[in-house]
Amino acid sequence: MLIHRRTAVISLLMTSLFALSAQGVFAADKKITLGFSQVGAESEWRSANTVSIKDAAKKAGFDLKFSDAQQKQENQIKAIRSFIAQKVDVIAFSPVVESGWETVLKEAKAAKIPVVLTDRSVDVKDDSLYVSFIGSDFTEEGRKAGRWVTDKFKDAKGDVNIVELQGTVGSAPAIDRKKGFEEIIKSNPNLKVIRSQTGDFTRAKGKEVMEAFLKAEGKKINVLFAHNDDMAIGAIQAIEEAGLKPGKDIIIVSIDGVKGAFEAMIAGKLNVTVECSPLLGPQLMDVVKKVKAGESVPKRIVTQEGIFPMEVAAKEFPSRKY
Ligand code: GYE
Repeated sequence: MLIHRRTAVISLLMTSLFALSAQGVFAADKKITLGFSQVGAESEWRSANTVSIKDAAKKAGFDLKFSDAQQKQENQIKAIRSFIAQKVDVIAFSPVVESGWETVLKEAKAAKIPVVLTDRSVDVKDDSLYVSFIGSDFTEEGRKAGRWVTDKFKDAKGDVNIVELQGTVGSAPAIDRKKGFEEIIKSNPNLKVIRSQTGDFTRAKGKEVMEAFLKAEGKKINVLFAHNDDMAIGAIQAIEEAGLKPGKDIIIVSIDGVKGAFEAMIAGKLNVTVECSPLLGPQLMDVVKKVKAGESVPKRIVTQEGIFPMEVAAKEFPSRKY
């Protein structure tokens, strides 16, 4: 009887121990689920950013639900709603444009799912709608481009005619890069932006719009400021097809610092690129882990970056990571 009872107690103990350890194993095994809504695949920068996010998520052991919005806000909103329905642990996204996010972000908040912004920011009144924003200072990038142009033409006697290829309409980098550039060049009244239009951050559009600029202004154009390297690369083609020399007849400054830009600089066709790092994956996973663990995270994490003129391109090229 005693033996029986002892056996029963032991077996009960063992069962509960087993249950406990099973729970423990389950807890350790439960991966963090991260829903990520990407802008699209519009540029070399974006492709490098996607690789960085996928690699870092894999390394962190996360279950990544990745969705490509093809540069459409409505697709991003749909993706975020589906992440909420799937009850992911954290949502991260790079908002294609700045405005129009209040409703869906409130839905995420109501579902108690924290949201991390990467790369681009949103324009919302209530900043408790996201926990952190990791990305570059786009206004400063515009200023860097502006400073380079201002310095290059500091001794110019007459007008310096600038054409501008803007990024996606309503996007944070297009708004801020334009603002930062203008803020600096206004110190020299000789520097004039004579045309400014969007090329949607793509090579094809950059080429198309540059063709239109050339048709309208021809040899009057002295400088091209492109909000990203891809549009500058497209424009280089248009300039060559018009019988002009990019980098000489038209001075070109762009932003991102992707490999394609370094190649163009080595070939003497692009004068300078302002760096904007797409390698945000590791920082994002770090923030996600902390948020999930209930730790506090900085509201703003700014990426550090430089500027590369064509003279240093060949030396820098081998160490470029994107
Ligand atoms: O400059 C451009 C991309 O948001 C910083 O988006 C990013 C921009 C980048 O398409 O190439």
